[in-house]
Amino acid sequence: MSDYFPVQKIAYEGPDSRNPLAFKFYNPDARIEGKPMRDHLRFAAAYWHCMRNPLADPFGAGTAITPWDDGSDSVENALRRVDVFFEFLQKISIDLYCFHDRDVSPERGTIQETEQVFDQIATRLRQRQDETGVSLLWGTACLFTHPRYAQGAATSPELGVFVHAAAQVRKAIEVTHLLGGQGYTFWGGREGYNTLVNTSLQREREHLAAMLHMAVAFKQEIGFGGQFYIEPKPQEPTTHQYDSDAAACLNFLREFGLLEHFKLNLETNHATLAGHTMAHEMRIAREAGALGSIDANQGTPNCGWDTDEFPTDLYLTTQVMLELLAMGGFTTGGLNFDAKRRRESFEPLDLFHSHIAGMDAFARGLQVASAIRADGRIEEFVAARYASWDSPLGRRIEAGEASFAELHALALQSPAPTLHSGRQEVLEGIINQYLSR
Ligand code: XUL
Ligand code: CO
Repeated sequence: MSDYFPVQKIAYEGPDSRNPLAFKFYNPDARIEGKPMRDHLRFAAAYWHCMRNPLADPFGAGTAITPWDDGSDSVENALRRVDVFFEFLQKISIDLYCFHDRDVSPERGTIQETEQVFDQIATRLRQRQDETGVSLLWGTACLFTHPRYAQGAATSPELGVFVHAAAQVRKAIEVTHLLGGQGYTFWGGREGYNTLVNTSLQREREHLAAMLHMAVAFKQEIGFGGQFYIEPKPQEPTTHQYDSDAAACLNFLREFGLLEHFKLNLETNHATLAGHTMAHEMRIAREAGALGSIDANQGTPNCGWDTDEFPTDLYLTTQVMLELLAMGGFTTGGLNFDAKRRRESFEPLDLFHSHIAGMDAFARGLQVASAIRADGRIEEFVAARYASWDSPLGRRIEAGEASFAELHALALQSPAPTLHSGRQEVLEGIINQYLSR
């Protein structure tokens, strides 16, 4: 194991600690609703942000200090990064991770060479997993960085690009399977369009579905038991992505007969870009039985970019945890920090500070959400608000057994309905009561 980070394993010191390298709220073994925090939260680290993000922005070069990385595309450098990443995971107490194929392993001149190098890196990943007990939350293929994917991968107008992408996805699923991955994510990085003027929209959507059907068939062929996810995002880099939000993804999966094979991996900043709250996206997915995993981050509301900030907003993490607890928790999914340190936070130590801030925010969100549930007032209010529907008539309408004729006759002889206050402010006050404790 490497020794690049001059820190001990991060420990829980409690809410009064002033140590920047300690958890204030995340106490992995503390039990909430009968389950240790670590099992509720299932934190994962993103290889791309931890190991491959130079912290550049459109106006300036990368600032990240990475003494372990010689900047080359060599296998040695890639293997060293694996070791450093596992050192980080061990010290930050995160035992799940996610990667894109090209984060961990460089592309070579031919597919054969690229796959052969990938196998070498995968062997090292497997060794480190076995030594540390860390496991792979999900893998994915990077189908958006290389210039060949400039016009999409599965939705490229060029058949040859689709074929290349299929080969790349096939290998990425195979490696994810070999590493015992608990899932595999499809994020349609450039699966969308920049202008409809040059785009055959339905043909592109059909091609995307064809790619996903082949992936399902391959999964079954090799016996990969992990969960497939689609990760919605409305735009950036394209003007419009086909997997634009949770509802659009569910419609796409239904339209093409894929719903039973996929769940959603929801990302906070993608929800924001779609004009939704994360809680909205989670609720839509949860009610459809399709909430799988979470890419945890937050955006800056007054900036239209996917800024991938570390999630530190307690109101947000509380809402996320309320939805998760209501679902009964993750099965295959987890909270993957698809988040990057600010460009100003360029020291290796900032990797720790940023993850600690995110982990503490979610641990606190979990405590608050659990307390709100135990209080019960919000749940009781919502149940009471819909109580009129629990009547025989309400039940019959819900079951599709009523008719306009019947309701017309009933309306004629009924008094005007009485409305009750929605009490939004009271309910928000209850959340604040627990947030401030
Ligand atoms: C990009 C994004 C990706 C996916 C994986 O916005 O979120 O990193 O999570 O491809
Ligand atoms: Co993401």
